[in-house]
Amino acid sequence: MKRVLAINDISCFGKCSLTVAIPIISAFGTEVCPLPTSLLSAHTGISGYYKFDLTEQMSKIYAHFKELNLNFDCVYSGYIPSLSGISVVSDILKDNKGKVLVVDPVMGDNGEAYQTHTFDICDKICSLLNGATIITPNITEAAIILHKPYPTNITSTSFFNSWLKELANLSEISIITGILIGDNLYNVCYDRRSDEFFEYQTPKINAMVSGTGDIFTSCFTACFLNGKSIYNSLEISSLFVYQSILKTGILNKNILDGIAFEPILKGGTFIEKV
Ligand code: PXL
Repeated sequence: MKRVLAINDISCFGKCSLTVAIPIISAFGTEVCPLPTSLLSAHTGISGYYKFDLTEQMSKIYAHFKELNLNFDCVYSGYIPSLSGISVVSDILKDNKGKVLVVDPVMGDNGEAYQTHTFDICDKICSLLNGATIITPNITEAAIILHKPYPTNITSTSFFNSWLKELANLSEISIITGILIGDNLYNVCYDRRSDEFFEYQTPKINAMVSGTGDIFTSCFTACFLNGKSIYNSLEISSLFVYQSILKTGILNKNILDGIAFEPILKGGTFIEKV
Protein backbone atom coordinates (compact mmCIF):
# COMPACT_ATOMS: atom_id res chain seq x y z
CA MET A 1 0.00 0.00 0.00
CA LYS A 2 1.24 3.51 -0.85
CA ARG A 3 1.57 5.93 2.09
CA VAL A 4 1.10 9.72 1.91
CA LEU A 5 2.18 12.23 4.54
CA ALA A 6 -0.56 14.87 4.28
CA ILE A 7 0.51 18.19 5.80
CA ASN A 8 -2.48 20.50 6.06
CA ASP A 9 -4.81 22.12 8.60
CA ILE A 10 -7.81 20.59 10.31
CA SER A 11 -10.79 22.85 9.76
CA CYS A 12 -13.41 21.18 11.95
CA PHE A 13 -16.25 22.63 9.92
CA GLY A 14 -16.35 23.67 6.28
CA LYS A 15 -14.83 20.69 4.45
CA CYS A 16 -11.38 21.52 3.14
CA SER A 17 -7.75 20.50 3.72
CA LEU A 18 -7.38 17.31 5.86
CA THR A 19 -11.11 16.59 6.19
CA VAL A 20 -11.09 16.30 2.38
CA ALA A 21 -7.61 14.82 1.77
CA ILE A 22 -7.95 11.91 4.22
CA PRO A 23 -11.19 10.40 2.83
CA ILE A 24 -10.36 10.99 -0.84
CA ILE A 25 -6.83 9.59 -0.80
CA SER A 26 -7.97 6.68 1.41
CA ALA A 27 -10.74 5.86 -1.09
CA PHE A 28 -8.01 5.11 -3.65
CA GLY A 29 -6.64 2.45 -1.29
CA THR A 30 -3.76 4.67 -0.24
CA GLU A 31 -2.77 5.25 3.40
CA VAL A 32 -2.79 8.80 4.73
CA CYS A 33 -0.75 9.94 7.74
CA PRO A 34 -2.01 13.42 8.60
CA LEU A 35 0.36 16.04 9.98
CA PRO A 36 -1.85 18.96 11.06
CA THR A 37 -0.32 22.43 10.64
CA SER A 38 -3.09 24.14 12.59
CA LEU A 39 -6.50 23.56 14.10
CA LEU A 40 -9.41 25.78 13.13
CA SER A 41 -13.05 25.72 14.16
CA ALA A 42 -13.87 26.43 10.50
CA HIS A 43 -11.96 27.57 7.40
CA THR A 44 -11.08 31.23 7.14
CA GLY A 45 -13.92 32.01 4.75
CA ILE A 46 -16.33 31.55 7.69
CA SER A 47 -16.27 34.60 9.97
CA GLY A 48 -15.41 34.29 13.66
CA TYR A 49 -13.20 31.22 13.24
CA TYR A 50 -10.89 30.08 16.05
CA LYS A 51 -7.34 29.15 15.00
CA PHE A 52 -4.54 27.41 16.90
CA ASP A 53 -1.08 26.95 15.39
CA LEU A 54 0.39 23.45 15.69
CA THR A 55 3.98 24.05 14.53
CA GLU A 56 5.49 22.76 17.79
CA GLN A 57 3.32 19.64 17.69
CA MET A 58 4.19 19.09 14.01
CA SER A 59 7.92 18.87 14.81
CA LYS A 60 7.28 16.40 17.64
CA ILE A 61 4.96 14.22 15.58
CA TYR A 62 7.42 14.10 12.66
CA ALA A 63 10.28 13.30 15.08
CA HIS A 64 8.28 10.28 16.29
CA PHE A 65 7.60 9.22 12.68
CA LYS A 66 11.40 9.26 12.17
CA GLU A 67 11.94 7.13 15.29
CA LEU A 68 9.44 4.65 13.85
CA ASN A 69 11.38 4.66 10.53
CA LEU A 70 8.16 5.42 8.67
CA ASN A 71 8.60 5.71 4.92
CA PHE A 72 6.38 7.90 2.80
CA ASP A 73 5.85 7.43 -0.93
CA CYS A 74 4.59 10.98 -1.12
CA VAL A 75 4.52 14.19 0.90
CA TYR A 76 1.56 16.43 0.08
CA SER A 77 1.58 19.87 1.67
CA GLY A 78 -1.24 22.44 1.72
CA TYR A 79 -2.36 25.22 4.08
CA ILE A 80 0.40 26.39 6.47
CA PRO A 81 -0.45 29.62 8.30
CA SER A 82 2.84 30.49 10.08
CA LEU A 83 6.45 31.22 9.12
CA SER A 84 7.75 28.68 11.65
CA GLY A 85 5.34 26.06 10.29
CA ILE A 86 6.63 26.63 6.76
CA SER A 87 10.23 26.11 7.99
CA VAL A 88 9.22 22.75 9.49
CA VAL A 89 7.53 21.73 6.22
CA SER A 90 10.58 22.84 4.24
CA ASP A 91 12.78 20.52 6.34
CA ILE A 92 10.30 17.64 5.89
CA LEU A 93 10.28 18.12 2.11
CA LYS A 94 14.11 18.08 2.08
CA ASP A 95 14.08 14.94 4.25
CA ASN A 96 11.88 13.23 1.63
CA LYS A 97 13.88 14.22 -1.46
CA GLY A 98 13.37 11.64 -4.21
CA LYS A 99 9.79 10.87 -3.14
CA VAL A 100 6.72 12.31 -4.86
CA LEU A 101 6.48 15.84 -3.45
CA VAL A 102 3.15 17.56 -4.04
CA VAL A 103 3.05 21.19 -2.97
CA ASP A 104 -0.25 23.04 -3.14
CA PRO A 105 0.79 26.66 -2.47
CA VAL A 106 -2.43 27.56 -0.65
CA MET A 107 -2.28 31.36 -0.35
CA GLY A 108 -5.43 32.91 -1.78
CA ASP A 109 -8.21 33.00 -4.34
CA ASN A 110 -10.11 35.41 -6.59
CA GLY A 111 -7.13 37.74 -6.91
CA GLU A 112 -6.51 38.11 -3.16
CA ALA A 113 -4.35 36.44 -0.50
CA TYR A 114 -6.21 34.85 2.45
CA GLN A 115 -6.50 36.97 5.65
CA THR A 116 -3.98 34.72 7.40
CA HIS A 117 -1.43 34.97 4.57
CA THR A 118 0.79 38.04 4.94
CA PHE A 119 3.38 38.97 2.31
CA ASP A 120 6.12 37.22 4.36
CA ILE A 121 4.11 34.00 4.61
CA CYS A 122 3.37 33.98 0.87
CA ASP A 123 7.04 34.62 0.10
CA LYS A 124 8.10 31.70 2.26
CA ILE A 125 5.44 29.38 0.82
CA CYS A 126 6.86 30.12 -2.65
CA SER A 127 10.23 28.84 -1.43
CA LEU A 128 8.66 25.37 -0.83
CA LEU A 129 7.97 24.88 -4.52
CA ASN A 130 11.52 24.47 -5.78
CA GLY A 131 12.28 20.76 -6.30
CA ALA A 132 8.65 19.61 -6.03
CA THR A 133 7.22 16.91 -8.29
CA ILE A 134 3.77 18.49 -8.68
CA ILE A 135 2.54 22.00 -7.85
CA THR A 136 -1.11 23.02 -8.07
CA PRO A 137 -1.66 26.79 -7.71
CA ASN A 138 -4.90 28.47 -8.72
CA ILE A 139 -4.59 31.62 -10.86
CA THR A 140 -4.22 33.91 -7.82
CA GLU A 141 -1.45 31.77 -6.38
CA ALA A 142 0.32 31.38 -9.75
CA ALA A 143 0.33 35.18 -10.13
CA ILE A 144 1.83 35.58 -6.63
CA ILE A 145 4.52 32.95 -7.34
CA LEU A 146 5.49 34.44 -10.71
CA HIS A 147 5.16 38.10 -9.57
CA LYS A 148 2.61 38.81 -12.28
CA PRO A 149 -0.57 40.87 -12.05
CA TYR A 150 -3.80 38.88 -11.62
CA PRO A 151 -5.02 38.42 -15.19
CA THR A 152 -8.49 39.43 -16.30
CA ASN A 153 -10.37 38.94 -19.59
CA ILE A 154 -8.66 35.67 -20.46
CA THR A 155 -10.02 34.24 -23.70
CA SER A 156 -7.82 31.17 -24.21
CA THR A 157 -5.98 28.68 -22.02
CA SER A 158 -2.89 29.21 -24.21
CA PHE A 159 -2.38 32.44 -22.22
CA PHE A 160 -1.20 30.21 -19.39
CA ASN A 161 1.32 28.15 -21.41
CA SER A 162 4.17 30.51 -20.56
CA TRP A 163 3.05 30.60 -16.90
CA LEU A 164 3.03 26.78 -16.74
CA LYS A 165 6.53 26.63 -18.26
CA GLU A 166 7.83 29.20 -15.78
CA LEU A 167 6.25 27.24 -12.91
CA ALA A 168 7.92 24.12 -14.28
CA ASN A 169 11.31 25.71 -13.57
CA LEU A 170 10.38 24.91 -9.97
CA SER A 171 8.55 21.59 -10.32
CA GLU A 172 8.39 18.68 -12.81
CA ILE A 173 4.64 18.95 -13.28
CA SER A 174 2.89 22.31 -13.02
CA ILE A 175 -0.87 22.68 -12.87
CA ILE A 176 -3.03 25.82 -12.74
CA THR A 177 -6.54 25.17 -11.48
CA GLY A 178 -9.86 26.93 -11.78
CA ILE A 179 -9.52 28.93 -15.02
CA LEU A 180 -12.86 30.32 -16.05
CA ILE A 181 -13.26 31.01 -19.78
CA GLY A 182 -16.76 31.60 -21.15
CA ASP A 183 -19.02 28.87 -19.83
CA ASN A 184 -16.23 26.45 -18.94
CA LEU A 185 -13.82 25.85 -16.12
CA TYR A 186 -10.37 24.57 -17.12
CA ASN A 187 -7.51 22.93 -15.28
CA VAL A 188 -4.27 23.16 -17.27
CA CYS A 189 -1.04 21.25 -16.85
CA TYR A 190 2.53 21.08 -18.21
CA ASP A 191 4.77 18.05 -17.80
CA ARG A 192 8.40 19.14 -18.06
CA ARG A 193 9.57 15.53 -18.38
CA SER A 194 7.79 15.00 -21.70
CA ASP A 195 7.41 18.69 -22.72
CA GLU A 196 3.64 18.20 -23.05
CA PHE A 197 0.67 20.41 -22.21
CA PHE A 198 -2.67 18.96 -21.03
CA GLU A 199 -6.00 20.53 -20.20
CA TYR A 200 -9.44 19.37 -19.11
CA GLN A 201 -12.63 21.41 -19.10
CA THR A 202 -15.94 21.02 -17.33
CA PRO A 203 -19.03 23.24 -17.56
CA LYS A 204 -18.98 26.23 -15.22
CA ILE A 205 -21.46 26.09 -12.34
CA ASN A 206 -22.52 29.29 -10.63
CA ALA A 207 -21.51 28.40 -7.09
CA MET A 208 -18.56 29.71 -5.10
CA VAL A 209 -17.67 27.01 -2.64
CA SER A 210 -14.48 26.40 -0.62
CA GLY A 211 -12.43 23.23 -0.74
CA THR A 212 -12.48 22.59 -4.49
CA GLY A 213 -8.71 23.07 -4.78
CA ASP A 214 -8.16 20.57 -1.95
CA ILE A 215 -10.44 18.01 -3.61
CA PHE A 216 -8.62 18.48 -6.92
CA THR A 217 -5.11 18.11 -5.50
CA SER A 218 -6.03 15.20 -3.19
CA CYS A 219 -7.62 13.33 -6.10
CA PHE A 220 -4.78 14.15 -8.53
CA THR A 221 -2.18 13.02 -6.00
CA ALA A 222 -3.96 9.70 -5.41
CA CYS A 223 -4.39 9.08 -9.16
CA PHE A 224 -0.74 9.92 -9.92
CA LEU A 225 0.55 7.74 -7.09
CA ASN A 226 -1.56 4.86 -8.31
CA GLY A 227 -0.03 4.94 -11.79
CA LYS A 228 -2.66 6.82 -13.77
CA SER A 229 -1.40 9.00 -16.65
CA ILE A 230 -1.20 12.77 -16.24
CA TYR A 231 -4.16 13.29 -18.58
CA ASN A 232 -6.28 10.64 -16.86
CA SER A 233 -5.39 12.07 -13.42
CA LEU A 234 -6.41 15.54 -14.64
CA GLU A 235 -9.67 14.18 -16.06
CA ILE A 236 -10.66 12.23 -12.93
CA SER A 237 -9.80 15.10 -10.56
CA SER A 238 -11.61 17.71 -12.69
CA LEU A 239 -14.71 15.50 -12.92
CA PHE A 240 -14.62 14.80 -9.19
CA VAL A 241 -14.69 18.54 -8.45
CA TYR A 242 -17.38 19.17 -11.10
CA GLN A 243 -19.67 16.43 -9.82
CA SER A 244 -19.17 17.54 -6.21
CA ILE A 245 -20.14 21.13 -7.08
CA LEU A 246 -23.19 19.83 -8.96
CA LYS A 247 -24.25 17.83 -5.90
CA THR A 248 -23.59 20.85 -3.65
CA GLY A 249 -26.14 22.88 -5.61
CA ILE A 250 -28.72 20.15 -5.17
CA LEU A 251 -28.07 19.20 -1.56
CA ASN A 252 -26.96 22.30 0.28
CA LYS A 253 -29.26 25.23 0.56
CA ASN A 254 -26.68 26.87 2.81
CA ILE A 255 -23.39 27.33 0.97
CA LEU A 256 -21.63 27.49 4.38
CA ASP A 257 -22.18 23.74 4.61
CA GLY A 258 -19.36 23.38 2.08
CA ILE A 259 -18.87 21.17 -0.89
CA ALA A 260 -20.87 17.92 -1.15
CA PHE A 261 -18.05 15.58 -2.13
CA GLU A 262 -19.16 12.70 0.11
CA PRO A 263 -22.01 11.47 -2.12
CA ILE A 264 -19.52 11.31 -5.02
CA LEU A 265 -17.07 9.33 -2.92
CA LYS A 266 -19.71 7.05 -1.43
CA GLY A 267 -18.96 3.39 -1.93
CA GLY A 268 -16.06 4.24 -4.24
CA THR A 269 -18.36 3.97 -7.28
CA PHE A 270 -17.02 7.17 -8.88
CA ILE A 271 -13.45 6.02 -8.55
CA GLU A 272 -14.24 2.52 -9.83
CA LYS A 273 -16.01 3.97 -12.88
CA VAL A 274 -13.06 6.16 -13.91
O1 PXL B 1 -9.19 25.35 0.82
C1 PXL B 1 -8.11 26.11 1.18
C2 PXL B 1 -8.10 26.40 2.66
C3 PXL B 1 -7.52 25.51 3.53
N1 PXL B 1 -7.49 25.74 4.85
C4 PXL B 1 -8.07 26.84 5.38
C5 PXL B 1 -8.67 27.78 4.55
C6 PXL B 1 -8.70 27.55 3.16
C7 PXL B 1 -9.35 28.52 2.28
O2 PXL B 1 -10.02 29.43 2.67
O3 PXL B 1 -9.23 28.85 5.10
C8 PXL B 1 -8.05 27.04 6.86
